[in-house]
Amino acid sequence: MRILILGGDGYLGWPTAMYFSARGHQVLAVDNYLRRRAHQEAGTDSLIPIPQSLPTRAQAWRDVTGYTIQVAEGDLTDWSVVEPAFRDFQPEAIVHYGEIPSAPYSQISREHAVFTQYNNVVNTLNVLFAMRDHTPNAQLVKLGTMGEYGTPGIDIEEGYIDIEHNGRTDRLPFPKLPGSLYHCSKVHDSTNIHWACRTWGLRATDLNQGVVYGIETDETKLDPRLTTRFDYDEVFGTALNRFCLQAVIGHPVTVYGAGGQTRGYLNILDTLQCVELATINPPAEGEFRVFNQFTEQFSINELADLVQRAGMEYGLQVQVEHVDNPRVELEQHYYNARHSALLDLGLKPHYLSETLVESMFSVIERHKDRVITSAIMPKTKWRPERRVAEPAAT
Ligand code: NAD
Ligand code: USQ
Repeated sequence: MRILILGGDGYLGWPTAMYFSARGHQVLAVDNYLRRRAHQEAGTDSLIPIPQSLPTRAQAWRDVTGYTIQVAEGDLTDWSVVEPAFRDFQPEAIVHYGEIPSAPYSQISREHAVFTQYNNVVNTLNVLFAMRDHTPNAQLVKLGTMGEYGTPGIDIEEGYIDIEHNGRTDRLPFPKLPGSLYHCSKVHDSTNIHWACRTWGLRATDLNQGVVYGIETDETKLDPRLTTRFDYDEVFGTALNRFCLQAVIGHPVTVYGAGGQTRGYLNILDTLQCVELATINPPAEGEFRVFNQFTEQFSINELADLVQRAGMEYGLQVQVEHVDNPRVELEQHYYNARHSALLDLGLKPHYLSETLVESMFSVIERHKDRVITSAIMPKTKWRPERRVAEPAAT
């Protein structure tokens, strides 16, 4: 199959490009290094060093395995980049990771919020128009997020809910309560993709993915040059990845607020499996499928406890600290999200265990000299500090 990987230089995109290439697919990876530039601007970096560009990574892949990954460097908001990728490569599947993935990034300032929504929404609109004009029978596999649903007080369904209202029933998109302006951008994408399926007959799967953890895949382990990025800073690092790094360097584990925040989580190995399962089982013409892509639910306190226990086994003294929550989110809430569609397609989950956490410790330990500790504590706040009122003039 010809598979276009958008955001192919990223944490998930690069391992996905290698995964499909190793299975005999023809892969074109596109990226504009936005993620690398965001780190440069903030003075942060991936814990694990990665080769300097997509062509260098593709060359290393060819040297190690003999397989080819085609690459294109360019901005997906630019139609003159997107159109030729569809017109000339003629993808049968488009795996779309190419967006800003960070909730804190979108909350730094007005400029960051506008840029996040512009970048994410325009990239996806360009993809939809390119599909309509050049590959109308191809399928889109779009990375969305569980955070589109937020934390409602009812069970979360996979994309749609049967509603009875004033004596009539319909199956409608599940209500959305996104918790950041980044998560809002994913909701806007979902609306636009759904519209394009209904109106132009495109085929798409929205993978509402939970928080991903892990460092290694079968392909990244083949050679140090094939590694993927690993971030732990307050803007791009995600919960369990950050906690593992904090444990290794002796930094208290940063539980935000009460720590009852519950989310769906999955191993990076299962991201690859899920994306493959969606791709080899395409939707029908005009169908907009939604799969909830995670394997287990955990509260932040449960993750902190697990890291503490695994640390003890490994010989690390892990302290857990409840820091003021920089976000606006429920810290104790009901959470029960359905996630059976990918299991029905054959997903074999890699569940979280102390052993897995310990294997992450050992990879992190090899690179711990590169940690920028000033990037760990949260600085980005969802709500501006309240100004103290000036005393009234007498
Ligand atoms: P990432 O930042 O490492 O990967 C995204 C890639 O897209 C980056 O390499 C970036 O440079 C590229 N990109 C962004 N805008 C672009 C543009 N305009 N033109 C070209 N390239 C562009 O992030 P990730 O963690 O690999 O996430 C990939 C996708 O999965 C994102 O859409 C994210 O929202 C989603 N997701 C991630 C997680 C997670 O825990 N990592 C969980 C759920 C959903
Ligand atoms: N949290 C902590 N301590 C930390 C970091 C995070 O307690 O040091 C808490 C947050 O407050 C939040 C939860 O952990 O309640 C998850 O935060 P996160 O930073 O791990 O994940 P999030 O911001 O939700 O974003 C990540 C990815 C994003 C993806 C999303 C899936 O960056 O691309 O869309 O996970 S989901 O969470 O299902 O929306």
